[in-house]
Amino acid sequence: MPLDLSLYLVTDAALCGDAGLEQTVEAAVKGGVTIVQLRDKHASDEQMVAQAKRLKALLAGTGVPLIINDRLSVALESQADGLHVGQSDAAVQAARSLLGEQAIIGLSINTLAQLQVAPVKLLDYVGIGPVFATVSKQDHAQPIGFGGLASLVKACLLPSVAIGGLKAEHTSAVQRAGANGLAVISAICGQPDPYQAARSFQVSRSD
Ligand code: TZP
Ligand code: MG
Repeated sequence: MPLDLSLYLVTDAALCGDAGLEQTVEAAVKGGVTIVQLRDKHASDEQMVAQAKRLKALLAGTGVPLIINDRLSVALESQADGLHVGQSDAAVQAARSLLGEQAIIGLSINTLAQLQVAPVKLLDYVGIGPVFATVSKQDHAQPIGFGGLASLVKACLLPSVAIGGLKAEHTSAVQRAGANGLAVISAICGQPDPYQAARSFQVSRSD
């Protein structure tokens, strides 16, 4: 199945609160999310593997892939569809050789210098941002705005997804900047109606 980055949900279990992570993901996928990343800075590897397996079961048959943030061992053990790494995370090379050719591997990019040294041949996509400052990631890099996004996308040979402070009203600006999609946490996690929150992006889906 071709990689569809149109609406990329990055999960935050704490932010989902009482609504629950799985319920949020299920509703968001019904609302149009095309790819899901399990991101949890606090869970143990064991807890994350268990969570990944539950999400995998929930996503089965939807065509929506499950990506694991940072933790290669979790991606391997849960047989997730891929791994997303930051600049300081597990090496892309190790991820590719252990996860195999079919795995979806993404890398976070904030600057042109990072893009220029990115191992393009080993990657499926890059996450570019943060576009705006956000409280959803404590240690985020300098925001790049839509101008920065557009120049990085232009210099990029891979499919790209924009991230950082993005809301439904930014969809057309992100598309104009040339990115393939938007990645969001708080625009969906913790929203009163995650289904409607996802729908409000009105991205064109490939199905
Ligand atoms: N990486 C860069 S910004 C960010 C991540 C994981 C958080 C995005 O969250 P939100 O709530 O969509 O701004
Ligand atoms: Mg990371």
